[in-house]
Amino acid sequence: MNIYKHEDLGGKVSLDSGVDVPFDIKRVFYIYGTKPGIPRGQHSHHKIKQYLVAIKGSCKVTLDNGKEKTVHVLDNPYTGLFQDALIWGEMCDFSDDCVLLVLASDHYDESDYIRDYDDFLNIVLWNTWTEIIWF
Ligand code: T46
Repeated sequence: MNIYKHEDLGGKVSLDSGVDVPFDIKRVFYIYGTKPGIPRGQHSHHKIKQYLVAIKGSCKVTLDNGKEKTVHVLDNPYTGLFQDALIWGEMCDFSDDCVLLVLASDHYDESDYIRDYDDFLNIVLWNTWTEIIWF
């Protein structure tokens, strides 16, 4: 499941680490003031999981597992989108006022990033083959 609908507690939403968000939160960052037509993300992570909420405005997020892509519009503060490790993510179509909150399962570590799409596909393919061999 990627999309989580949280209860709006009369103008506020509460997210508990490991309960409402499916991992322990170690880092929080947010994206705002994005430039029109310039996408963000365009990478995957080896291990880090992320949880995205458009707490203001809206944006579009494409998640790609190497086999299929799903497109999600985030346009309210009570919907969260889970991006697992080894899922390629791209964020685009930010409204001028968009603030995209990102909760992450670990501290910032550039070595956890897969920024080349072909490398990403090779890793996914390799993992699929090793799973087939082991099971
Ligand atoms: C993602 C999208 C939604 C840090 O120093 N600490 C951090 O926690 C982050 C996220 C970035 N940085 C530095 C690393 C780069 O020098 O900020 C610079 C821009 O990072 P990046 O090119 O990864 O920015 P985005 O907006 O394309 O992607 C970020 C996250 O990296 C990514 O995981 O999903 O936001």
